[in-house]
Amino acid sequence: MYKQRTNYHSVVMGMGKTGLACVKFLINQNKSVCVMDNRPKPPGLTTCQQIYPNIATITGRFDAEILAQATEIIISPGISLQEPALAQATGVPVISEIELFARAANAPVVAITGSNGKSTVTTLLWEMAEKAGLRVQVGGNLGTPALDLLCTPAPDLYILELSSFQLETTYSLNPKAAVILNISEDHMDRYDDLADYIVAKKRIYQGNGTIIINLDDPHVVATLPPQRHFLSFSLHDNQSDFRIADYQGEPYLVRSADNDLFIPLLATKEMRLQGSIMRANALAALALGEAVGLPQSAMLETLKTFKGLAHRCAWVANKQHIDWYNDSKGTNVGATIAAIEGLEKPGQIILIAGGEGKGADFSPLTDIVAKHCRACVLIGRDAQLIAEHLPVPVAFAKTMKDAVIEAAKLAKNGDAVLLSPACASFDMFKNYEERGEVFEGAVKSL
Ligand code: UMA
Ligand code: ADP
Repeated sequence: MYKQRTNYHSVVMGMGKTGLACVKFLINQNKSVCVMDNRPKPPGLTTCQQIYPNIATITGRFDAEILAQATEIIISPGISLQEPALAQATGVPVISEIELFARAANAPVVAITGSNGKSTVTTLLWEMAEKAGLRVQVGGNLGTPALDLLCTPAPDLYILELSSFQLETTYSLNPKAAVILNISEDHMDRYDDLADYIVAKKRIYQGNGTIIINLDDPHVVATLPPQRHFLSFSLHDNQSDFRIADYQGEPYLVRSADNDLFIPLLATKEMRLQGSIMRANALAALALGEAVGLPQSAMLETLKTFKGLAHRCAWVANKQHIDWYNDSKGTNVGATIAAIEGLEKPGQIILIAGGEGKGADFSPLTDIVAKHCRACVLIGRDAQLIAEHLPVPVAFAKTMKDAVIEAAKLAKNGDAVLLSPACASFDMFKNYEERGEVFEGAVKSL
């Protein structure tokens, strides 16, 4: 009887963007490749079969026998290392797409992780580097798989946004500069607890590059390995390298110097994006930029024009004296807390939240909602779970449109309505972008 081949050099798990990038890279390296996905119709299947009609593909399941016989397994970030099909593959190295990238990278790398702010800081640093005239390649969790960034001639710099999922199975990365922007609970459906999640995040410090430390976040401070070169940033701590200080009677972004002196860099009022979140992100980007030698002038010019990204605390409209904000990318409790505080409107916020809670503990919302929110409107699968922690009037809505109508009824003159779900969107929407777009559409048609 014909028996299907089961021994491949590289077995790629997952046929999304990552899987596809891995297949292309490995085939170019003349490796024998099998790609598998436990979804019956994974997103990358058609493209994969069009480009490589003869490639071994398995869908609807992971094949434990093939995995056990592989020389190496490349696992997509969406798949847990606890996947049962991996149990028999003991002894087979399981690596990430980022590991393949790290082994092949031909230019310095900046690596950015954190529970929140990754995409914003990655994009900000990208604009700074381009303003400085560098040839940069930017991607990772931001959207373009790292392997798709590899190019010859080598760029001046790679900038990677990395998730904890990608870091879990990355071993050879040696970033010239690396940062964990902040740490708060996220993806608790994939990790045992916060400590387990931090172990994954800390893997970004591999190698001997400069580490950027956020002195305002005790979880981050605790991750700093001994005897490593680091630069620090903080909104409050006078000892940090990049911070905020009063200069000529107004707040400035500054660079600390010897003897408690500092160099004023930019008045915060000159930044196009205001608020404490953006100041923290600007300080982080300035520190990263210094670590890789970006000229300060280009970085400061960029801060004057940087518009930020859609769906991150973006102002949508003012309707009958009520401001509406779209923070659909607020997909965990930490991001929602930052967004609520950032609006600086104690008692005058109507929060629209809810969705797929990813196993999160919503209790940290209690105090912040008590202080800042007039009422909340909840949507999605975990609405009831969140409601238990909200000490203000709560309304429930079945659709985003109804949530917007409900919020409009609850809001008073001068209030702000904030969509910041603290949850993933997949129970109701394709992704956070669609959720934000539906929200903005509903607001505009009010
Ligand atoms: N999945 C399966 N079976 C599989 C493979 C995946 O069920 O065999 C599911 C996973 O549960 C996941 C989804 O399918 O929900 C997609 O997973 P994937 O690993 O195939 O995703 P890719 O298309 O390769 O995209 C990944 C990142 N996705 C995830 O980490 C879930 C993208 O980050 C990233 O932009 C892309 O690689 C390029 O690097 C997205 C993301 O949501 C934006 N990231 C999380 C976040 O930011 O919170 C970590
Ligand atoms: P990520 O890529 O880590 O998800 P984004 O830049 O896309 O981060 O922003 C996601 C959410 O986090 C948004 O709701 C945004 O308002 C919030 N956010 C951005 N920067 C920070 C920060 N430094 N601290 C806390 N929250 C932040």
